[in-house]
This record gives sequence, structure tokens and C-alpha cells, in this order.
Amino acid sequence: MDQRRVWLTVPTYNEAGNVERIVRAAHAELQRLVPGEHRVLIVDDASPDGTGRIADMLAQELDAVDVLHRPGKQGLGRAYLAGFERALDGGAELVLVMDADYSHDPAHIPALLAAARDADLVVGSRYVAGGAIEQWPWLRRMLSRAGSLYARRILGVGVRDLTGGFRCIRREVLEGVDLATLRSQGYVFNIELGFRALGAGFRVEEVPIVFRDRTVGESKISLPIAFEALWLVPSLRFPSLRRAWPVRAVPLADPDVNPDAVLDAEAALGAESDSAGGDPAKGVPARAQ
Ligand SMILES: Nc1nc2c(ncn2[C@@H]2O[C@H](COP(=O)(O)OP(=O)(O)OP(=O)(O)O)[C@@H](O)[C@H]2O)c(=O)[nH]1
Ligand SMILES: [Mg+2]
Repeated sequence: MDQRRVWLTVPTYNEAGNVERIVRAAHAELQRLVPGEHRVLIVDDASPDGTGRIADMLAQELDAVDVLHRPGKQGLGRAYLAGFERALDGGAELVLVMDADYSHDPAHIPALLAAARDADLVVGSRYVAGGAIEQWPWLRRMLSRAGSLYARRILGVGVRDLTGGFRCIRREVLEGVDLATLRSQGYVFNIELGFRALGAGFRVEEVPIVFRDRTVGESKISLPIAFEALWLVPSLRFPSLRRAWPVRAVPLADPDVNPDAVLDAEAALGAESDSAGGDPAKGVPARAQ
């Protein structure tokens, strides 16, 4: 496979109205910053609105663009994992991640890449000086803030925007956190990955981003996904709570995963505690404070 240093992963589900614009803009930004050294990977879960076909068209036209088609909607966490695995196989040293709905502006990519010179995980943050959220209704704004504060307090870490999905991740982090045992199916994935990274002693840094509400397409956030966060976050910090939570361990090498394959919880948790047993609350690197 063609090996490239910087991979951008863009998960898509029903983003037919956004995917072309975001991929072209991000691709152009990367071409300017790291010419010939990047790939853009669209991870589409068989979107019924034809996003996958538009993605294929882009991949045909632009050398650096690839598409990973998955058989059905398996959640954002699983899409990230599939993208990470492909990027690592493709020689990625840095893996960028962004949403397809233009909430994440490709104009912030230079700041994320620059920060990754000194940090292992860079989080585009709405909640540090210079960061902002535009055009969100107050309820959404409040829920997001409350969710971030909840995660930060319960986990005892200093990162202000743990749920943020605009990131730049060093290869070593993805190799060091035992991806196969990350459990979150939805948006908690970002919290879990950040918490694991801190626990493993990686440097986490936040750079300010201006986040904009999507103007095209529909949000995939749902009540079950929000509830996942409520009870999953405490169990990240307090492992004894995990017993109540059946773990789905997914074989990473198989893109046609069966999401119903619920493996033995104890076995999966045993594997996890070998690799991510630290408590970031006790040793948060200075940059994350
Ligand atoms: N491949 C894949 N992508 C997904 C899935 N769920 C969401 N996405 C993508 O993940 C990104 C974030 O999802 P959004 O629906 O924008 O969720 P959000 O950003 O929390 O909410 P809004 O901005 O209000 O829409 C978008 O690019 C989605 O298309 C999924 O199950 N599979
Ligand atoms: Mg969005």
C-alpha cells in the first residue's frame, strides 16, 4: 500500500450535501501543508443518501483520497476504529480526524498539525481561550458544556473539550491504547480515547477551534447515545462499575464486523486492564491541565 505520513479520517453517514465540499477543502489544506505526504480517508457506513457514491467519485478524481465502505451503520466509534486501522496500515505518523458536516473548519488543520510537534494527542477545543461555538441553540450549547464538565469532573482530568472530534493523534497513541478494547459505540469514544491516552502518559494539548453548527444534513446524535455517556463515563474511572456493562470486543482486522458479537466481558476487560490500567486523574500531564 502507498505509505503516507499524515492521514485524515472523515467518518460519514448521510452527508451527501457536505462530503464533497469538506473533502476538497481539507485535501487542499493538506496539499498546501504536507504536499504528497497525506491521504484523506472517508469512512462511510453505507449511507442511504448516496454519500458513498460521491466519495467514490472524489477518490477517482483525487489521488490522495480513499474510501472505506462499511456494510451498515455501526456507530461513530466503530467508524473511527476502522479508519485508524487503515491509517496505521498505511504508515500514518499522524492521524487527523474531523466531522464531515463542516462543524470542523479545515482552516484549523494547520494549528492541529503544528501542536502535534510537541503533543501526542491534539484536541480541537471549543472550551479554551479563543475557542467558540457558533449558531448552536442554547439547549445544545448547555448540554455540550454540561457533558464536557461532567466528563472532566468524573474523570478528574484537565482537558476541557474531551468530547471534541476534531483531533490530531500520533501513531504511538493509537498503538499504545489497545484500540480493540475501546468500548464506546457513540460519542463517548472521544472521551474514552482521551482518557486512555492520559492514563498511558501521553501528552494531550488543546488548541482553540471555532465550531459551527451544521447547515446541511441531519444530526445523528440520539438519546441512547447521550445516555451512553451518562453511565459509561463513571465506569471509565471506576473499573468496578464495568462489570455491569457487557463489552463488545470487535476484531479490528475485519471490516465486516458483526456488531452483535458480544464477547465475554471478563475476558475483554482482562485484556484491557493489561494495557490501560493507569489512572489519568493521578497523573495528568501538565499540558492537559
Ligand atoms: N461512518 C459513520 N459516520 C458517522 C456515524 N454517525 C455519525 N457519523 C459521522 O460523524 C460525524 C459527526 O456526526 P454528527 O451527526 O454531525 O454529530 P454531531 O456533530 O455530534 O451533531 P450535529 O453537529 O448536531 O449534527 C459526521 O461526519 C457524521 O456523518 C456512523 O454511524 N458511521
Ligand atoms: Mg456534527
